[in-house]
Amino acid sequence: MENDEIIRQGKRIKEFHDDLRSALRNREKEEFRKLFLHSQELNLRPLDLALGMLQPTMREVGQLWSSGKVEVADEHFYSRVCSEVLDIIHHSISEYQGFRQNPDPLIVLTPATGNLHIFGLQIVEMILMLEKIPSYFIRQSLMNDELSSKLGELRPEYLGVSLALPSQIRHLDLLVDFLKNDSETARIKILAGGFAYFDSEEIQPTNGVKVFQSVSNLLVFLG
Ligand code: B12
Repeated sequence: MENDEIIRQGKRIKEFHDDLRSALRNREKEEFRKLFLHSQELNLRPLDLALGMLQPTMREVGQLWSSGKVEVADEHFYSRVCSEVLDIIHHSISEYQGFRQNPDPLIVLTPATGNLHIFGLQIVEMILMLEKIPSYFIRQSLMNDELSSKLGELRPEYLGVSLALPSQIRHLDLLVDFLKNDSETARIKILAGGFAYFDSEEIQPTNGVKVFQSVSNLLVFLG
């Protein structure tokens, strides 16, 4: 790219981000959706769009929500739009499609019971896909028996669970016990990650669960 074009592209990206934030803050929901659904026209690499635009937007949504500036219904709307954008990105990298929702996955991804934060796992799914690692993503946490029967069907080597709050670690412990007591799922190795583990060094993972602070560590582990 020529120097001038790089500068123009930088300006376009900044303008886009400013417009997006202003639509979010002013609760112009349809404007927000329209802007974001056209964000592919910025010609950003899929991962840059996901980590550079979607991630900070989600962060802002979370902050507005916890300070009571947006309501639950609004939060759902913004989260849904972010997921839609991620879906569009996913479909745009069509040569990798087969690695997603793979019927014979190496790893199944799921949020821990009660964890509503699924965006991080969507990013994990995308990175695995770009690395051609077959995965299957269960977007909504299931009851332990339902999850166990789905795992019996998919027979993955690993289950990757995402936890956002330290209190969700208790649910993970219960899940681990449940899966260990079922002959169909006892051999599945359980991996965990997410915000719950970020600044909680005192939390010692139990039951042989392997915890990851980043997706790159997961990639190294999966080889
Ligand atoms: C958006 C958001 C929400 C949205 C989630 C919408 C959605 N569809 O995901 C909503 C509004 C629903 C929400 C709700 C709540 N949230 Co919130 N939320 C956030 C926020 C701002 C961004 C989360 C996000 O999407 N991050 C971007 C993604 C890409 O990052 P990530 O999730 O960490 O995932 C990455 C890694 O962790 C890793 N990873 C994740 N999972 C896994 C799994 C494996 C196996 C591996 C290997 C890696 C891995 O890979 C990802 C890509 O890099 C964070 C703040 C933050 N700094 O992240 C707070 C945050 C996570 N939320 C928090 C809290 C407290 C809550 C609420 C309790 C608020 C409330 N008072 O009710 C509720 C709980 C809801 C519930 N039951 O789960 C806290 C958690 C603090 C803690 N750990 O103790 C945070 C950190 C905010 C804060 N600083 O206080 N939240």
